[in-house]
Amino acid sequence: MTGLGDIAAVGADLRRGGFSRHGYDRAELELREWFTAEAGRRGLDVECDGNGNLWAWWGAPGDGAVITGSHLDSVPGGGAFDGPLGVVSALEAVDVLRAKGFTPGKPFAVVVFAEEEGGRFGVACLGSRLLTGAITPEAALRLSDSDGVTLAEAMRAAGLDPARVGPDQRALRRIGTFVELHVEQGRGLVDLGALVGVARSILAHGRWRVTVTGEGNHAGATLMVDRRDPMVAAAQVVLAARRAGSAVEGARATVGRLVPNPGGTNVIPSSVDLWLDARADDDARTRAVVAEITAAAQAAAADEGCAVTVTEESYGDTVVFDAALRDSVAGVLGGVPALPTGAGHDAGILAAHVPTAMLFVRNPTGISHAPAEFAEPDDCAAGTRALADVLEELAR
Ligand code: HGY
Ligand code: MN
Ligand code: MN
Ligand code: MN
Repeated sequence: MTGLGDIAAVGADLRRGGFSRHGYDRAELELREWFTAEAGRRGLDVECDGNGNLWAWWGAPGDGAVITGSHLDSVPGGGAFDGPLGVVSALEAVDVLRAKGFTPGKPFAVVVFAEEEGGRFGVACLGSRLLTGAITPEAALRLSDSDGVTLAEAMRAAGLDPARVGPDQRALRRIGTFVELHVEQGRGLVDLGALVGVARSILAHGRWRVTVTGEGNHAGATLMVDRRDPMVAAAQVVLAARRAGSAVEGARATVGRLVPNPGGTNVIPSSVDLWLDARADDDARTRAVVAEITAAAQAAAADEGCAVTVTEESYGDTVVFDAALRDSVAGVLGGVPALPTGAGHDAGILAAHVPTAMLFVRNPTGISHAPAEFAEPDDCAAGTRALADVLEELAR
């Protein structure tokens, strides 16, 4: 069996805690090699598609396959489970099925999607978005990381050809059903006293870049009345996010990243970039939250003599998972609960094209996207057995 322990040293972030593993960085490339070796050890044939997603085929590749897997990248300073648990349990489910003497009656593969968190290039689910055409290759290849390295450059450095990036009908045809196992990001299962559940829906969500531009100047020599300080307006944007997110039932609004330019203690910044993550039950509510924050940003910028722009960097409407598949998965597992989730997933991107389902494994604190993210080993093992049962049913 292949535990999460095997990869526990890869991308460990000693400064932030947890793990920092981002698309095509050293840690993520090492995890791709680890995955390729683990798949190879099981006799699976690994191929990388044009968008950097890895597919490990159990038997011959073909259309209408049963696909399972997740991602190996993380948010900055993320937990050990978000992503890797779905990959490790997929490999382990292959072991469980093999040990039972099962051979899939349909094409079958384990997938690793590229840059799911958008931790490096800013757009979440980049591999599945590219595959399905939810982002154009032109827009994606222009994305750059905090050092100015573009996706195209990063792919080239990883030995991939950026000219192959884009919608992939062949890969899409091959996905008959996708099942992603994931650590729960919330306390739904704990509160219900259940080990495993299935996903019902994903909130509408997106990311917006807010750029406030003022006047860079000296922190000591500039009188308070003479300032056009974009940080002051940015602070109002953060407060507006809290206000607007709280005012709409079920909504969430977060500023998790703020970058002052140039970023010196004794420097009034000339500009500040901040990123808003907004989510709600539906498109209208999400848009309303963003509109309110945008209006607050404009008012705060005007008060401070600054300019502001708000740019949508990615967006996805509410996902409701295929009800027939969800019910049959829950049925195979003896009737497990169906839960909504506030987190985005590649399964949510694929759901617009093929039937997809998600299994959640209980998370005792509900914490995720943080070093404290956790699932008990026994619960992970129960998740793997559940995944194996579901795959057996789907691929027989
Ligand atoms: O941000 C998210 O919801 C996801 O985990 N990518
Ligand atoms: Mn995540
Ligand atoms: Mn994830
Ligand atoms: Mn000086």
